[in-house]
Amino acid sequence: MSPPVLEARAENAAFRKTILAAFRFMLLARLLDDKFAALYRAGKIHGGVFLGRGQEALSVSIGISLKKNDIFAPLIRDAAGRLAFGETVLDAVRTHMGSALGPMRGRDGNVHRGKPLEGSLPMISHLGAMISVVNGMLFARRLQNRHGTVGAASIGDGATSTGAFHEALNQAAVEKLPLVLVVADNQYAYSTPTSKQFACESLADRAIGYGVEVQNVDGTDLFACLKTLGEAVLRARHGGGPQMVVARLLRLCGHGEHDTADYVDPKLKNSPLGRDCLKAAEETLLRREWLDASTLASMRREVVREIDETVAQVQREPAPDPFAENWTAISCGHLAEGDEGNQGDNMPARKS
Ligand SMILES: Cc1ncc(C[n+]2csc(CCOP(=O)(O)OP(=O)(O)O)c2C)c(N)n1
Repeated sequence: MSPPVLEARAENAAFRKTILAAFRFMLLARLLDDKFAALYRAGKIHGGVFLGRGQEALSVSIGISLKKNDIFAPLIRDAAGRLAFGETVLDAVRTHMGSALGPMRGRDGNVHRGKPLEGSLPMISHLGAMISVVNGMLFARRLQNRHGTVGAASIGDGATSTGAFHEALNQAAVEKLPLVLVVADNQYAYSTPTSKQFACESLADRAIGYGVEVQNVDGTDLFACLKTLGEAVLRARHGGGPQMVVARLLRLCGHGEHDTADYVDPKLKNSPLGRDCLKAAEETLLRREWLDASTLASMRREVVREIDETVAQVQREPAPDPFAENWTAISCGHLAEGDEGNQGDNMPARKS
C-alpha cells in the first residue's frame, strides 16, 4: 500500500488534471457561445441562440463528472457540460448553422440537439420535462440489469415551480433512482426574479420535502462545483439514491441573444453572485501556478482556431433538402461512415 502522503499527492495531481480539463471546456464553451451570438446577430443563425454565460463552472462540473455510459439531459445553458460529456464542436456548430450533416440533420433548432443512443438527450422543454425522461431511462437500465450508471438532468430555478419537476423528483426519491438533479438558481426565469418564483429560503428545501439528499454550492466557483457535483455523482452511482445540487449564480446574459436583459437588478451584477466563473477560475489557476500566462494564451489561440475552422467548414456544407427528407420526427443522430447526412433515422428515407 502506498503511504498516505503519496496517495494525497496523486489525488491532488488527478484533481489538478480534472480542473485544467474543465477550465479548457469552460473557455471553449464561452468562446463558442460568443461565436454563436455573433453569427446570430449577423443573420447566419436562424431561430434563437441561447447562451450559458456565467453558468460554465456548474455545467462543466456535471458533464465532466459523468462517465461514458451515463445519461445527461442538458439545457440551453449547458454548452460546457455538453462538451465535457463528449459533444464535438463540429456537432454544435452544424446544429446551430442548420447543416444537413449535423446530428439533427439541419431540420431542428439548435436547442433540441442530442444523441440519445450515446446518452445525450435532446431537450424537449427547458421547464422540467427532461427529469422524468431521465428517470425512465434509469428504470429501463435497472430492468436490463445495467447497474452503476447515473442519469443527470439540468434545471433552472423557474422549472422548480413546475409540476413536472415535483412529480419527477418524488418518483426518483421513491424509486431510489441514481439521478443527479443540477439546479442553476440563476436569479431569473426569463425576466421573472426568484422573489416572484418561490418563498422558501433555498431551493434545497424542495428536495428535503421529498427525502432527497441535497447540497448547496457557490455556482461561480469551479473548484467548489467540481467537488460537489463529483461527490453527488459518486453517491448516486454507489446506491445513495437521487441527489440534488443547487448552485446560486447569476445568468450573465439575456434569456437568449434576442433579450437585452435590462430587467436585471444592477445590484445583483455587482454582488458575489455576479462574479464571472470563468474569470474567477482563471485567476485562481494563475495564482496557484497551475497554469501560466503563456499556456493560457496558447490554449486560447487553439480554441479560437478550432472554432473558426469548424465554422468555415460548416459554412460549406449543404442545408437539408426538403424533397429528399423523410420527415420522421426524431433523428437518432448517428451518421454512419460515408453517410451523406440523410440516412441517420431509424426509418428509411422516402424516395421522391
Ligand atoms: C412548458 C414551457 N413553458 C414555457 C416555456 C418558455 N420558457 C422557456 S425557458 C423559460 C424560463 C426558464 O427559467 P428557468 O427555469 O429559471 O431557467 P433559466 O432560463 O434561468 O436557465 C420559459 C418561461 C417553455 N419552454 N416550456
